[in-house]
Amino acid sequence: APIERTLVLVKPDGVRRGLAGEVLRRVEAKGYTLVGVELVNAKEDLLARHYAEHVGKDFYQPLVDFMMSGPILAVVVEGQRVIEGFRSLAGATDGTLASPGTIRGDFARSWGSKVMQNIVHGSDSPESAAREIALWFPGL
Ligand code: YYY
Ligand code: MG
Repeated sequence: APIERTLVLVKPDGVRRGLAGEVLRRVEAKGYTLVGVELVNAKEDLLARHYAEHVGKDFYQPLVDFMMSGPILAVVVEGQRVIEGFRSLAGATDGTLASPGTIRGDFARSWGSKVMQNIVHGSDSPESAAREIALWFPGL
C-alpha cells in the first residue's frame, strides 16, 4: 500500500482534558510514524482555510470559535493508508454514536450544538491531507 501522510489535530477539548498523549499513544501503537508535532494557538484565518468546505454552514462560526478556545496539538502522521486508518481510529463525527474503541467513541459524548467537541480531526482524503499539511506545517 502507498505511504501517505495525514493531518491529525488534537482539538482544544482534547488538549484541555489531557488526552493529547493518549491520541499520540494510539497513533504510535497502530504503527504509524510521527513526522511533525506542534502546539498551536490557531488564528481565525488559518481555521477559515482549514475548514473552507464548511464556510456558510450553521455550525461554522461556533466551530471556529471552539477551535480558538485553547491550544491545538497539530500532528503530521505517516504510514500505509494512514488517511483512512486514522479516520478509523478517530471514529464517527458524533461522539455519542462513535463506536467504543475509537478515540471519539471512548472519550467524546457531545451531541447537538457541541458535536464539534470530538477530541480529534483527521484529513479525509489525499487531497485534503496535502492541503491541510501545507496550511499547518508550511515547512514540511
Ligand atoms: O471530518 P469530521 O471532523 O468527522 O466531520 P466534518 O463533517 O468534516 O465536520 C468538521 C467538524 O465540524 C466536526 O468534527 C464537528 C463539527 N460539526 C458540527 O459541529 N456540526 C455538524 N453538524 C457537523 C460537524
Ligand atoms: Mg472533515
